[in-house]
Amino acid sequence: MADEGSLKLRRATVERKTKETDISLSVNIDGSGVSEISTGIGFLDHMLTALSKHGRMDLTLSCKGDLHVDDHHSVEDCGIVLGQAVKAALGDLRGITRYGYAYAPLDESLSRAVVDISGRPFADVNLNLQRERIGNLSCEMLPHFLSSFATSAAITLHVDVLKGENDHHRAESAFKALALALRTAFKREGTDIPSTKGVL
Ligand SMILES: [Mn+2]
Repeated sequence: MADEGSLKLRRATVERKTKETDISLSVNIDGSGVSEISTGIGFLDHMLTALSKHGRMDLTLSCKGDLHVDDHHSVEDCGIVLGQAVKAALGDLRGITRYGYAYAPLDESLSRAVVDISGRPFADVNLNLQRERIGNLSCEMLPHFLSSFATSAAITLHVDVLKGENDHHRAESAFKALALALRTAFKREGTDIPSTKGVL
């Protein structure tokens, strides 16, 4: 077993500027869940704060995006940059647990997230949201965020809201399940690459 305390903290910072968004993001996968998040979209901040807190990942994120157009570019690009930073922080994946799954309820809502830190970008996301928007976030952008994150992090991700009556609850339970699944999958258990191929 590797001694977690002697290992290098898995951290990365990504800056990304386009004509649509200007994003600065730092992540520490071996953090304690401290975050400072400002995307200009309140409900996205709320979801990312939950991801950080329950995933025990420190996350600093600032996004200045073209919200005068709509929320699309800001949400998508935050997902892309989070994925890039997580991938960079994870490095060569030596010692990683690799697989993780979790259920998380929020009152009547129940979600399941299953992840494989595989190097294989894939996302299947079913949130079953009913409303057009939550606050100033378009509900259609939540699955887009998660698939953008999975693609740029090069992970396999399945997220399903299994039950629920309230869209805020549905979405929040999904992000909490994802946080718990990632926390398990990111945990370092040894020093080898967990693949029969010897590479991820
Ligand atoms: Mn898009």
